[in-house]
Amino acid sequence: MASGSWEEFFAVHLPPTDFEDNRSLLKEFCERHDQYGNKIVLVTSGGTTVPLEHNTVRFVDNFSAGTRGSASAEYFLEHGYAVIFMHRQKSLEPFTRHFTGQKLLDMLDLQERGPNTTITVKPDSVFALAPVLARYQAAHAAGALLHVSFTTVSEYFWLLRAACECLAHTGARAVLYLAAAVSDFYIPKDRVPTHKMQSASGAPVIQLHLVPKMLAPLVNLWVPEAYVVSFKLETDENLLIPKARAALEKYKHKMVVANLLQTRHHRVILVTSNAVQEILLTREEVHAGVDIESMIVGELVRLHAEHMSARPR
Ligand code: PAZ
Repeated sequence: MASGSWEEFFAVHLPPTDFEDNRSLLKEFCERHDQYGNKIVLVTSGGTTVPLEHNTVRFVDNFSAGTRGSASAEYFLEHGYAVIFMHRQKSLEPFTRHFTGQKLLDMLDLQERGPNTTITVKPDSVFALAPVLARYQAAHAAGALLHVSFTTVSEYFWLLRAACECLAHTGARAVLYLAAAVSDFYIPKDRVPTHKMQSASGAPVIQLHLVPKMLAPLVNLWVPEAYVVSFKLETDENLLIPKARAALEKYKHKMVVANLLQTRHHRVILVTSNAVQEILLTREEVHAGVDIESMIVGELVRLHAEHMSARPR
């Protein structure tokens, strides 16, 4: 089934309830950094959901944990970018991603002394916590990191367009780094039941529709001067480069980062209109905890500098 237009999508799907608050935050953030001529990157991260009911008990999900986006956000901050981190609620976030599960509590010591109870960081944990905490505090002191979150695919699109509207003024200094795993399919609003589906009604037949391709208006209308990077995930190696090339050809943006589900944390391929560059971590680098995102972002920052110098403002 053909997808409807992006205009139709926004006409039919209402903005999320916290939309105006997020739009104000985005506007204030972009205006403040624009004033100083800062580079701003929008990093999208994590997977979107497709609710099966308006009062949602069940939904179709997308696998992404937010590893790529949250790590990349940290490296963009290191390179002096202001970062809008647009992420799936409860997925990994910059800095806290290093201490998931029990890790943070395991680093602490409790001395219970009534009103004088203290909590300290265990001496052997200081060296792991201190550098992350220092970078976290520096980013916040500089007002360089803004978090906005989504859950459903519709919330994602509303936030994406709002962020683009704010970034349009940033021109060539803006980077869009679209690492979120966004559903290609959804159920139009008028086909979603209000209440929890009942098994007594028999096995449900659910027809998913194609979501409109937002990359087209994003590149051509919303942020025409920005350096736009999309991501392409496949599970079949044979499709990876042809599909990345086809996306570049179709949308005419700057780069596709192609990766396979099975190897995405140690291998990516950066595809641009005139180059195909593989980034592959060695076994030693993987063991040493090197993030492949440090290399992706490093290369992108270099290409973004070229892009900006070709469009002085
Ligand atoms: O979030 P994560 O680190 O588990 O996965 C990252 C990724 C595979 C979602 C990202 O690199 C990516 O390819 N995003 C686009 C997915 C897509 O083609 O829809």
